Amino acid sequence: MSDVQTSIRRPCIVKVKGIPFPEFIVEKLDAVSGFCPDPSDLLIVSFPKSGTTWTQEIVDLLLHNGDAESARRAPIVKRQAFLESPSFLLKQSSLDLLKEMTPPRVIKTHLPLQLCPVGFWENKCKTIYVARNAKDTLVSFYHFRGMNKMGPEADSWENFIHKFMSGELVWGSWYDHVKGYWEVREERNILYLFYEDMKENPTREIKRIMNYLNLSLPDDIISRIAELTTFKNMKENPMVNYSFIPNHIFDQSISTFIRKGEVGDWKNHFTPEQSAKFDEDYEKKMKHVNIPFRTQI
Ligand code: PPS
Repeated sequence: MSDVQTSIRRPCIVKVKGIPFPEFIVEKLDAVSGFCPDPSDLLIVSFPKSGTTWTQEIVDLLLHNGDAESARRAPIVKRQAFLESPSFLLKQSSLDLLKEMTPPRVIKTHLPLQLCPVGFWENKCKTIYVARNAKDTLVSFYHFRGMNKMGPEADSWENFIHKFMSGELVWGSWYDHVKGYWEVREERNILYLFYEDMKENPTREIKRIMNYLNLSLPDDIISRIAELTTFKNMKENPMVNYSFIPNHIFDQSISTFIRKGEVGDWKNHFTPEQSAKFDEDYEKKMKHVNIPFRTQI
């Protein structure tokens, strides 16, 4: 085990158009930018730690009539291609996986708008964007950073807040990410979801996704999907809880991938001073947009 552990090297961080990425993602970005989706493909986009996996599982179940066995056919990374996926998640490139899949395919990305392949817009692909309030996203990312041995070295909490605010974390600025997709959501027919809405009323949000996908499923199936995708059930489901990634890469003894799943966990992390400083900076960065984020429900 120790041999395996020592063979893992933390990646260098390289900027692409000003956005920091691990080097193993940068290597893929050229090929990814030229990816041409089928018009029937569905894109799921988010800033990391915003509820992507939850949304992915809901979508997969909607597309399979709420059938739990179908959704358990493979780990989520095999069912839905992560566009800029590192090779430790998939044993093949995402573009090769996509070639093996028959459209309509579901594709996940964390790329900010300016790096998302234009083919998705040219082909008018349906796109679901899932956003989560900044403070809870930051907290979730902080814990993920601690357990992800293939990411940059863990930071102190104070440094991590600073890096989040200045857009120095991998995949860049949360503020630019959420604003970028928000501003084009109408012209590009993007369904813009909020994690907090999903927590507040999962059934309502599952129905919104169903309608957006032009599906029509009876209420009992929607209820079943809501039940299958509760925090508790997803935490125990090996096809979505990332236990399929070895512990020397995602060390879930430090923090589980499906960790706490709450709105307002930031209150357990930010001091009053940190919170006030964060809010002041937030007001400046977000003042020209009115995205209805909620930090508690
Ligand atoms: S990733 O790595 O960017 O794809 O992570 P992502 O899936 O976007 O976000 C992980 C956080 O989503 C929480 N999660 C859920 N919350 C509520 N209900 C369900 N079913 C659910 N599934 C995943 C997960 O616990 C992470 O948030 P935190 O706050 O860390 O718990």
